[in-house]
Amino acid sequence: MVIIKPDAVNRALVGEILHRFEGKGLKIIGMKMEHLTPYTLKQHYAHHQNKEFFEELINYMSSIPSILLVLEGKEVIIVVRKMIGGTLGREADPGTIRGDLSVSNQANLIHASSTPEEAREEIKRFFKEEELYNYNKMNFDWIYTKKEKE
Ligand code: FUP
Repeated sequence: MVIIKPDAVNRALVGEILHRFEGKGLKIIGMKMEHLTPYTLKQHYAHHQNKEFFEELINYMSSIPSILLVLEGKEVIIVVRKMIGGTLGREADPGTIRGDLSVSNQANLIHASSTPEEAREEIKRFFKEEELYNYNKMNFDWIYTKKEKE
């Protein structure tokens, strides 16, 4: 589960970020634009509720719409976390989305689930079942071996 956050929308980086995921060979199985509410965001960031940046984080994340994505692929969570880079943009590795395009620890463009359990919980929070699509992606044949696709 990926959120392309309000700063990425505002800075016109949505296409660039999607381009990286598509280029990597990941499959988009859910995608929509949504203006996230403080109510939903407080659940999403519940583990940060006692941090001093919590209120500012909720305000920023609810300021304008975000793009919500569900991506599929082999070891997709590890792959996406590597692609986004560390939380603090100015220390994130060059070549990563945050490392190349952000310098902040809050306006860091993107959120991605970090465990399968977190992904399941977040997909349920942000998507209805009928908003997720099961389809054959033709070029998987050119991205994975037969064994990797099993
Ligand atoms: P990540 O999983 O890399 O998104 O990082 P965290 O779950 O630790 O942080 C979630 C969000 O909290 C960050 F994307 C931005 C925000 N944050 C701040 O606003 N200030 C901080 O000092 C650290 C994180």
